[in-house]
Amino acid sequence: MVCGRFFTGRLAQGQISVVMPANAGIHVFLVAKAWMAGTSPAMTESLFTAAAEFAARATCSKLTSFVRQEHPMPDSIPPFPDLPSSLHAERQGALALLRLARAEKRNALDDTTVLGIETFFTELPEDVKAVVISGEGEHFSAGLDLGELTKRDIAASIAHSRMWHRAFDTIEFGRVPVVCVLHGAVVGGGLELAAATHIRVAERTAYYALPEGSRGIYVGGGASVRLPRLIGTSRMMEMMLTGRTYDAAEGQALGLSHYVVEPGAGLPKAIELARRIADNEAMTNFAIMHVLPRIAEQDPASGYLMESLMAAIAAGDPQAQKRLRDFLQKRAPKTLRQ
Ligand code: 1HE
Repeated sequence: MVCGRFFTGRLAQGQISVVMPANAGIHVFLVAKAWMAGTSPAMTESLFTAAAEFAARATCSKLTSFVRQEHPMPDSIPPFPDLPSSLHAERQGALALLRLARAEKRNALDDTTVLGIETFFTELPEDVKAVVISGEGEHFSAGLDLGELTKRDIAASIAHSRMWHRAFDTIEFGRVPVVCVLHGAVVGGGLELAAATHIRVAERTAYYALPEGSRGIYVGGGASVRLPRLIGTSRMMEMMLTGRTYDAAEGQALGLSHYVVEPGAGLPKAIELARRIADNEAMTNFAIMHVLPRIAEQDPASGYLMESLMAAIAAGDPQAQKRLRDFLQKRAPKTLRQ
């Protein structure tokens, strides 16, 4: 339907209520063209959803107030939802810093903590542009809280694993990029948590392991999907079968982390990176987080088309146009080797 300057619609997929400003007409046009060109409806709908989600989340304040009229918000919004004591969150400008705060149990991830992570990412304040995750104490995380595992039957175990998937999906496919700081043990579910984030900064003390094999269990927090993409199926098999640990330098060479820094330097480095990320256009960050991984999984022909559509949407954004003009008029920094 057309409502004033806004086009609104409701998609069945994910029950997302879509509100698009008039200038999002380009998105609709591109989607219609893709549809006519015989692109799969699923892909087209994904792109439509992507464009619409972005439009609904990140365009003008006029749109935001329109959305708020439809979905009134409480007058005073606390900076963060109520989190369990095993998590600590704080604001630093456009960043939110989330800390695993269960050092006495080596930041083992119990249900309360995993659900708290889901709540944190689901209810992230709108003005947060990037998140940094770190862990208190000597270790990032000892993985799944093994104490809770003994209490479940098969059906409950499946539901439990699916709960981890849901929670970590709110990180990987959430609203903003996430940088994590790794130190000490990054094992089992702790590595699964790290793998769901977008950038990993490891301190030299970090080491990686998947001890599930020796504990008689199997990964359940998404590692079977995410880790082979980072290090390959063969390496993951080796880690699980033999219990091998990799140190920080080896982990970086394998692709488990993007940076290795000295002990204590992880958080400042992660904050520096997160600030830089927060400075990007929201549209570009959205495309990198949500569209790029989907393209990487598509057949090449659909991927090229999806890339063209996304490139057109991004370049059409007024803020992108301004950034391009800034460079051409020598007001923006050059891309120099740092
Ligand atoms: C725990 C856990 C845990 C520590 N669940 N309670 N993960 C693992 O197999 C790793 C298990 N943890 C360890 O091997 C070691 O704790 C560490 C090498 C990480 C650290 O050693 P250390 O000497 O510093 O600590 P600690 O004395 O072993 O542990 C301190 C306390 O934390 C102790 O409890 P306390 O009451 O005796 O003081 C430990 O029992 C407790 N603790 N790790 C529960 N993991 C979605 S599927 C994912 C599957 C997995 O993640 S499997 C991998 C499980």
